[in-house]
Amino acid sequence: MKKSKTVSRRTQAKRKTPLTAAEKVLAAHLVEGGLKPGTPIAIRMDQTLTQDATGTMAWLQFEALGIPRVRTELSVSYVDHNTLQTGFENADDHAFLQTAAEKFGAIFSRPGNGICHQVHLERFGKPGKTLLGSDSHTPTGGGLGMISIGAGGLDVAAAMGGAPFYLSCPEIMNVVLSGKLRPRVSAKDVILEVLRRLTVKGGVGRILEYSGPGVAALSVPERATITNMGAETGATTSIFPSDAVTKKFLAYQGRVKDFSPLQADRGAVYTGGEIKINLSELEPLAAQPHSPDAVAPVAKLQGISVQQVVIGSCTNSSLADMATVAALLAGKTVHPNVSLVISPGSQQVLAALAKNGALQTLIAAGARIMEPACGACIGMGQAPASDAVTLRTFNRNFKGRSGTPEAKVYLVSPETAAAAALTGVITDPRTLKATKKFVMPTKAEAAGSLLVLPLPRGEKVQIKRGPNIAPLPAFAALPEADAGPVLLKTGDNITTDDIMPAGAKILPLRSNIPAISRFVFSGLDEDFARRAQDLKGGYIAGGDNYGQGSSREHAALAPRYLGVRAVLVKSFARIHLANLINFGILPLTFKNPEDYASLEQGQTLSMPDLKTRLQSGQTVLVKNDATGKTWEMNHPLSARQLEIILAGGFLNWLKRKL
Ligand code: MIC
Ligand code: SF4
Repeated sequence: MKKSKTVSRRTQAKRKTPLTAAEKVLAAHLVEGGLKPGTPIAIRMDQTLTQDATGTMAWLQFEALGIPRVRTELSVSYVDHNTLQTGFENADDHAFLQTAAEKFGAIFSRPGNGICHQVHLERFGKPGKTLLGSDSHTPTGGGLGMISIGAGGLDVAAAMGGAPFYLSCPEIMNVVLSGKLRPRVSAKDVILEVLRRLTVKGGVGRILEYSGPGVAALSVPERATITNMGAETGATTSIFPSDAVTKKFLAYQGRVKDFSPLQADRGAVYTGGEIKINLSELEPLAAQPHSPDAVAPVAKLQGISVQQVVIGSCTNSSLADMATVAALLAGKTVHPNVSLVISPGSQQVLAALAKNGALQTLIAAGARIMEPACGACIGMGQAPASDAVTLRTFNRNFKGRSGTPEAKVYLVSPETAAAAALTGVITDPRTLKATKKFVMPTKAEAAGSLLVLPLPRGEKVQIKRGPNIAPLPAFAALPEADAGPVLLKTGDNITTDDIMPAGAKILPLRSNIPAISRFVFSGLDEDFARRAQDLKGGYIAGGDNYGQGSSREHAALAPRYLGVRAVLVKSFARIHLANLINFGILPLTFKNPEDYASLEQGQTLSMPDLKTRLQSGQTVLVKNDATGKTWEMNHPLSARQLEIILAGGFLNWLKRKL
């Protein structure tokens, strides 16, 4: 009798296991596996977003799946990256994307409507829902209490077709906020503090969940700044609870019906540890060149001469960000040595700025106003002068990403950016006084003129394919044994910008793999593409956190096109690892750092019995023909991922399955 009582109490306790906010959303969408960190799970995706630079591939891949309409609750196709139309290429892509959206049932956000993450937050994000986006800053939606994850285009194409998203179940880290931000200290400083503590790889395998009394004092756009740049820690995503502040934001957007509350249960267990941040103690911070985690107090950098200031990007382009800058600039003039560039996040933000007079103030102060788009953040114009110091409110300052390899990019808050724009040197914004207050609207501007709804039926829509849209390349299955040269050996923290650079020259080639592949690793080694093709492919060796940064699958697809068949590293960043697998590049990790140290570019490696060993659950044997040394390597593949690698990539695997 006593025993059965204990059992039933235990079962009851099990049933009522207190969950964190992230776990609640994951649990409600789980279709495979259990919420055990490190184990493979699959979750249903309610919404998807694609942007143009990754979207042409994603939609070509969706088309290749042969599914007539998207099977999500909502899919939106944005154009925000490739809006600098220096040739026919970008406009061709826009026409392709618009007709594909019409045909397959997605909403199309036209160029000029804004940055995908900002627009999605304003118009479509919903607490408690899941969102998969072909852009690494999709976690912006976490500011609204969503589980929103960045992924390669192929994974997003599969989700649009109704397939679940596969990932390794993350640990949940509790980021406890207390206190209240002081004047001129802002949300950007919160995430810079998180980056200072966690570094660019401290979030790998984790969801950063924000909690504590400090949360209530942060608006949804402020929360979104924090979850957006959480991507730079390598985290799977970041999430805030959904509360009265969320409801107010949705009401402002005219979407209060989309509100639902989301809070962690009392007693929830955070498997990924805890960090505590007292907002009242924070000061203005900056990420120094060339990494988002090279964080220092602005007070210590004061006096460094600045040539350019750029305010915008998906991290800091909300109405409040822009109005704060206008309030600091009102009645003043930009320093004569500084070029101040401002890009509002969306048409809605721009319209509100025009209405309340902040736009006029910015123009009068000497700001150069750009259209709402990614722009300078992805090197689409506004490349700084040689050796220039540029302060940007962005999320990434990898070397060369601005378009000028020697430029020094500091990542800062809008307040710190405005201060430098006025003084011409890095300046602590706490020394500035706002000279004007703008009346903020109580209701968002309607701003729907650049959204196009899909046709109710798509069969008759003809997809427009200009000459920039090349067909998808096909790849062979994994051979029984493999051999080839080490084409390149890199160090730690190699970014996808290093592997597949972007910018005004290369980004327009995203729909044409043969053309874009000529630029693989071009920033690090101009000869790479030619060498890879001459040698008929081979391998890449790298250090820790290989492939950090963007979700661009071109950083896997283009190397594969050049014949790269395996990447041998100390550790991988999450999205890039998934992309390598999707395109059939074997990801291997060193068991022993000495094996990495012993490798040199140009040496030939062989992998005997590769397929048989993988199939029978063994490690991979690698032999260095130059030294005669043989060693074992691990792989991080789940059973499903192993099948994909054996098939030569996801599309091959799926075709076989079907
Ligand atoms: C970026 O910020 O690096 C990008 C450009 O938005 C990328 C996507 C891409 O390369 O198209 C990202 O963050 O995923
Ligand atoms: Fe666009 Fe920059 Fe945001 Fe990437 S990080 S989505 S390029 S604004």
